[in-house]
Amino acid sequence: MPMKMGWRWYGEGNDPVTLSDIKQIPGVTSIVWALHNKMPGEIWEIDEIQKVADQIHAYGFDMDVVESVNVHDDIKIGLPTRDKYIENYKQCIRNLSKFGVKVICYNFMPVIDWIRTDLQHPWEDGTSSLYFDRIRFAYFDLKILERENAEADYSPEELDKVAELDKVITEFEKAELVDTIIVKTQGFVNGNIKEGDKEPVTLFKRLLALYKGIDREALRENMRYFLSAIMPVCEEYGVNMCVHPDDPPFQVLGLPRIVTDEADIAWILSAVDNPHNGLTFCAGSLSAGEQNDTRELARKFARRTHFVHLRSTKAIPGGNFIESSHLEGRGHLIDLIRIFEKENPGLPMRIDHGRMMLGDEDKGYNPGYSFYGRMLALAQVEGMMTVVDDEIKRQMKL
Ligand code: CS2
Ligand code: MN
Repeated sequence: MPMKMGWRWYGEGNDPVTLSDIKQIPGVTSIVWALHNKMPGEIWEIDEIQKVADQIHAYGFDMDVVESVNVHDDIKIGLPTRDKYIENYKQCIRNLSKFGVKVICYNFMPVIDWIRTDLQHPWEDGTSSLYFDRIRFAYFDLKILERENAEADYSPEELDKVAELDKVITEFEKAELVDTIIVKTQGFVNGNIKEGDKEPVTLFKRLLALYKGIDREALRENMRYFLSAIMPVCEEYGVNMCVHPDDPPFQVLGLPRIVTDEADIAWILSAVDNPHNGLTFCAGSLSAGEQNDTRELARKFARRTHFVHLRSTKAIPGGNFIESSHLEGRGHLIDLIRIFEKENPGLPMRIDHGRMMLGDEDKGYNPGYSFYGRMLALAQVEGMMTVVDDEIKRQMKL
């Protein structure tokens, strides 16, 4: 059974790509959706879900996968108020299950969801991709946030490079770095900081300060508490939770990150050893960590994977990475499809990000969520899925 092809849609008014556009993409049967106006911790009410369900169903799509129901900071920090937010989360699960939702993707990253330093890094052919430059990120950390003791997180060579950059970087570039790291990438994912907010750096520092004293161990325990609390509801309503890996999968800004590699994932799955506690296998996020081999991880965790993001990255010396073509890079997508089809057939997938091409750049898409670029990637991946399906059929005949 081939993977089920989904497309992430941000909802009417939030996404220049319409459902009727998506309807024209061959093979897509599912809309990966969310109520993007909801803040973490709020209940998704039946009538609000119904409204989106009507839109999605009018085009004949299913809405089995939600990405994401975001987790309130009080849960991640472990404040006494967390129980109230966990109750709300349970109610979201119950309400969503009434509409056939089977999979809920979420993440457990404190403060910052995914991080890039350049949203339009050019390729030679005129297209562009999202990019992470370690020195620019260090610059943001050291010179813009001026985070206490940040120097300790970088090598002497890296600190020298930051000092060099400091001599030439323009005010415009600095503002762009803030906009890219704090506003553009976070606003539409988390709602923590939005376009137009004044003083995003101050707001961001306030969010960072909430996590003072929360180390990896504490964050893990808070995750265990959250998952243990919601599992009975997941069992009762047949809903699978699947955590998205940290992107990129390494420690940043002195924040604990606990979904970065094999050991982290193994810990989460065994800390709450329930089939409803699973993984979103984001090949793009995982491959951005040099410690990770996506094929090994897929072999290990296929059975506890509930949702797959097919995307790839290319590592560049010095700790930089670029979101590469889906045919190349450290994602090894065809191997992943082979592994998942064998170990856990029919999983829902989506492309995640694509490059910007053929005018995508002027349309105001959310970063990474281009139309043509994702279409191209989906066609490439669909080709891989067809080959793998054919291989499996041949093997069965032998
Ligand atoms: C997504 C993440 O665009 C992306 O990179 O894969 O933002 C993802 O939606 C969240 O981390 C899941 O909660
Ligand atoms: Mn992803």
